[in-house]
Amino acid sequence: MRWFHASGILGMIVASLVWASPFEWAPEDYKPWSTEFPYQRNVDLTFEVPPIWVPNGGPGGPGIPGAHYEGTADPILMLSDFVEFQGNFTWYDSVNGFPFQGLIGIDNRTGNLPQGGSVVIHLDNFPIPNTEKKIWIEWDFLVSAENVPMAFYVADSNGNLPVEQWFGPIRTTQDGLSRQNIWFVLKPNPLWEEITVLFPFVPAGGYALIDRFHVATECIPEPASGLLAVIGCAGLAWFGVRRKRSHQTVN
Ligand SMILES: [Ca+2]
Repeated sequence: MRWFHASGILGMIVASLVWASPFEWAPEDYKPWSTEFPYQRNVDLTFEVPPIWVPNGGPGGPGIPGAHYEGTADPILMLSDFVEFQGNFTWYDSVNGFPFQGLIGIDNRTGNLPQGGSVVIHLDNFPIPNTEKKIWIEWDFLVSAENVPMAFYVADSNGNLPVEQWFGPIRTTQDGLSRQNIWFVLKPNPLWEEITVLFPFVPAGGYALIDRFHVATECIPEPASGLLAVIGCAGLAWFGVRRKRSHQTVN
């Protein structure tokens, strides 16, 4: 909680952090992990609204639209997060035949041709290079057949691939969703990372949909809080420029 001291000017954002949602499988129970819940970055995407930021598109708070931000560093770093869709990826309020609200992906059940696409989730970091970044993901998804291919990529600002990664078993929730946990380690800590989920081939009549995407990250060793205050202000200064760039890529 001490990171909140670095974000006094953003105090109003803290109100959005009251939505507490632990992971079903907490990272510290499964893989090497140092920080405690709610962790440094903790972004829970349930997709009640389209996660794509619309320039001048109405009220909307900072960060990814509809995201539940819970991490101690999120009040500062959320400002330059964004989500992009590529190819046939889109947002659905709901889809026929399923009880779930808010999904992203590809519903090709009425299509005549295969479709494909991806979602990119961009998260920013404090620019502290001599550290290690760990990423923990818990995602709920639905695919029409086991042979619909899926791929996960993590790219970072240094152009490095993860030095370690782990894909947990896919299990089925009470609601009938597929759930999986995934862990990545990036070294050194990048300025940002982008998590891409690719559905390259959704056949006509099929679907591949994500109901929820919950991601936490930590930067180890933890930066000192005084340093964070300085970096946080610098980060706000970049915000305008980075937002502009992200809009261009969305458009
Ligand atoms: Ca949802």
